[in-house]
Amino acid sequence: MTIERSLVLVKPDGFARGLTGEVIRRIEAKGYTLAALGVFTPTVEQLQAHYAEHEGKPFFEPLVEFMSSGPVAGIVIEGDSCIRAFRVMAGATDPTEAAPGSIRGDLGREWNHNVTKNVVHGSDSVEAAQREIAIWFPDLA
Ligand code: D4T
Repeated sequence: MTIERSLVLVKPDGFARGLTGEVIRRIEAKGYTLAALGVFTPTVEQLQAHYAEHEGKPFFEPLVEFMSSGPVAGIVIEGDSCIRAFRVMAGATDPTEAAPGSIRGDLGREWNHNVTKNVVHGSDSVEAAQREIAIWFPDLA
């Protein structure tokens, strides 16, 4: 068993559409626990740090702009292999391609060449989770 923590964000599109509860419902129904929960209006600096790996890519600036366009919910989830499991629960980056049953497949729709509004973010590795939790929940790191 590998007990992990992962940083989940309900992005501004999901938060504005009132989907935070549905995302949390799925996380808890799957058997993961919540280690931290908060509502943030992220700063550009916070988002540049969060998405540092994408700096220089064509979608970087529209992505930071979208992510700072409204409140987001930040959730630290905990449980056995929760990093990979939440990525599977979220589904493919492009909501059009995301499998039915996944969060993006069931609830997401918007994909364009500018920026993808795909409802949720989930850390993609142990290292990323540690780095991201320190950005959003410094008291937990
Ligand atoms: P996140 O990191 O938000 O969980 O999404 P993914 O892990 O599924 O996707 P990613 O890191 O490749 O992309 C981060 C973020 O950028 C948006 N994006 C991505 C975009 O607007 N246009 C693009 O072409 C790509 C690849 C969507 C998610």
